[in-house]
Amino acid sequence: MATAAAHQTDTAGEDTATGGYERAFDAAVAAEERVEPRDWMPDAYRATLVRQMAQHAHSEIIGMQPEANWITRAPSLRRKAILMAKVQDEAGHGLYLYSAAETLGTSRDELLDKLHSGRQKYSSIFNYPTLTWADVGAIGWLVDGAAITNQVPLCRCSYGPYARAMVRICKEESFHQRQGYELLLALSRGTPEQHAMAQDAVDRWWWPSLMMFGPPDDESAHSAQSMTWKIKRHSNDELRQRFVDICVPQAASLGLTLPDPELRWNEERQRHDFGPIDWAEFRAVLKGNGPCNEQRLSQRRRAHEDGAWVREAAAAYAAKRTGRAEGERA
Ligand code: FAQ
Repeated sequence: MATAAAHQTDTAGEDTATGGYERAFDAAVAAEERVEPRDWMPDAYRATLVRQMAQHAHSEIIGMQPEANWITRAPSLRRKAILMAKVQDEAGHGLYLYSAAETLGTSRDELLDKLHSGRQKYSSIFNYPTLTWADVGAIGWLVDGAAITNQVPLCRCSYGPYARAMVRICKEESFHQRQGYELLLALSRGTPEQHAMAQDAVDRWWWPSLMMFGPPDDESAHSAQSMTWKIKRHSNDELRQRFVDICVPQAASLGLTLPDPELRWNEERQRHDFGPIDWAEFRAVLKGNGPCNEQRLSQRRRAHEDGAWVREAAAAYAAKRTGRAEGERA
């Protein structure tokens, strides 16, 4: 960021200079300049980014669980290989995002601790169960589809490390979305039982996918400020509407229906109208009362504890290498 880079954090005289820094920061953001880790930034901007990026990273790693549930039961070697690669990609997305959050002065340990103790959230969508193989397709088509709709604009987020991580993540997410679509298409064109399984999965995942975009605009606590800071580029409702408009023709080509009797094209708005979302269900899931909240968190904590020896070994190896390099220099 050219303008505010000249105003890097400096404790001496900070009080008097903060107003100037803030004006330079606002001007740079308004001019579409990228904010980089060493640039001065308001504390609230930093806190908002850490909150959103941490929640996003947590969603990626918790999001591995619902699909991983089907790796051992994938119906063919090809499907198993694809699914394993997808779940590994999600772990990778978590790592990019934790690394990007670290550039804001927070450690991965601290963020994981907040996830495990319930002080930070992850996406509501991963608290629903994967009951049949078709759920793997519905997650790819709808959940990855919603994630892409939400995340492509984040490639233009004002914070450089987050925006750059999102470019790579979005490329992989679009591949994920295609595999889900292709899986559902195969089932939809299969036997009547397979078609029914695909339809049942879409019926269960549709409404929770719409909730992924967050509360309605008039209840969204952070949207207005995040949009001024150009962290978010569109409101929750705008992105939700975009997603519905994308899905309707795709559902028709899949030969599946979306479970909303009020869904119809509105000629005047040139958009689809859709039925009311059950926000009571959304709030219950956020409070920890979704069908799988407990299971997801306890499995995550267990995985973290089981991996303690790997982290210890890696830290010991790094310390040994540093010691050896220092010895050689001495
Ligand atoms: N679930 O004021 P807003 C994926 C919270 S990744 C849980 O509107 P904001 C890839 C929100 O945090 C999916 N909590 O908040 C994948 C806030 O609570 P707080 C994750 C939610 O931040 C695919 C409160 O409600 N994607 O799917 C949810 O401006 C397949 C008020 O809300 C991202 O994280 C929710 N759905 O907008 C992986 C994308 N919605 O923090 C595996 C980045 C809202 O004050 C398999 N994040 N809340 O306690 C974002 O774009 C935004 O953070 C929003 C929320 C749009 C999610």
